[in-house]
Amino acid sequence: MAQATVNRPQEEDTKSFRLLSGHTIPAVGFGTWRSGAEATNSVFTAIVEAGYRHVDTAPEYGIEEEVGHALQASMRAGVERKDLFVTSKPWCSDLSPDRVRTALKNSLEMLQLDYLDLYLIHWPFHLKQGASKPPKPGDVLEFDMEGVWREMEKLVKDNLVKDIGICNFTINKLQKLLRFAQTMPSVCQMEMHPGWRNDKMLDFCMENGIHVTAYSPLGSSEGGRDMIHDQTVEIVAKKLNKSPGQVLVKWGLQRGTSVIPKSSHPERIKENIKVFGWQIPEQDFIALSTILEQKRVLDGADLFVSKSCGPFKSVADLWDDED
Ligand code: NDP
Ligand code: 1BO
Repeated sequence: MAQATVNRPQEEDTKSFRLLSGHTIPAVGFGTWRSGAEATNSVFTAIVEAGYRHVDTAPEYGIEEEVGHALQASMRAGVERKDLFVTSKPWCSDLSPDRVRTALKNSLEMLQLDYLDLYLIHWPFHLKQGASKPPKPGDVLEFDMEGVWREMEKLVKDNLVKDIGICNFTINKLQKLLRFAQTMPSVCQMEMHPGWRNDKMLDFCMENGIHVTAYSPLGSSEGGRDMIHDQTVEIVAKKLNKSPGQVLVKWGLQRGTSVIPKSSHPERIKENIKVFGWQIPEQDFIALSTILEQKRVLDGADLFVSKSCGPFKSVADLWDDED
């Protein structure tokens, strides 16, 4: 059961957050999952027309090449590489020490870049190449978290990535990683919106100086939770004369997280980043932070759970019974 604490609202209207490494991450980034054929246009619009500087992608999204075309076009249009922040994530089939560097090199090639700003463990589970959904017996392999992290640390030392981090971890898994990490994870990317606040994980990261990025801030798509039409969100949006999307992004920022909304519509892409120069007042922030129904959209069941053969027999197993 998620706790109903209200994370402190941020007072200042920050456009970026400082990471443990000293680098900064833009407060609002652009998500690219399920961007499909629109990916190149959407990323270009996001960067050049709307002013996003962070692009979040992954080989699992099948569009790194398209994102690469958009990054190149944006640079031709005058945006400098040093002003962009590009994140990618090795997929679970590459989560073994001998595959991490090759996975990164593949992403760099697809993205036409010579370094990434951030490289995140996508999910803390190791899958066999070509694993089925849901996994068949033998598809879920042992995850050598320490071996993989050591390789990620080497990527930082070799200036191939500026920062490394994690996604979809539990407190338990993060505690384990912190016991051996020589380079701290700078960022923890987790599902977070008013329908899944994940307060405990946010608190734990903040206590350890680890910046949190909120993914699926609008409740995601295709079987997600439509937070855009949530009653509380709609009421606050109407009161503030903002769109529900803007309220959801701003709520994440005021919790101290960066936020990475995805859209394939130019007008929404532009709308979702117009979240500066205004605040959600405290009483509305509290209303958004106390929505009773708390449930993950992305629980990982289809990717990693096999009721019959395990090793993860339930969603609770994946999340170490922390929900
Ligand atoms: P979001 O919460 O960003 O929601 C995207 C959905 O909202 C789409 O259907 C989009 O439709 C719609 N939408 C966008 N803006 C508006 C708006 N202003 N009004 C109404 N509807 C809107 O979902 P995602 O799951 O894509 O999460 C964002 C990003 O986070 C991903 O794209 C990915 O980069 C990252 N992510 C990372 C994960 C991880 O495991 N590390 C897991 C999941 C996401 P349309 O496109 O038609 O506008
Ligand atoms: C299966 C990938 C989830 C989005 O990052």
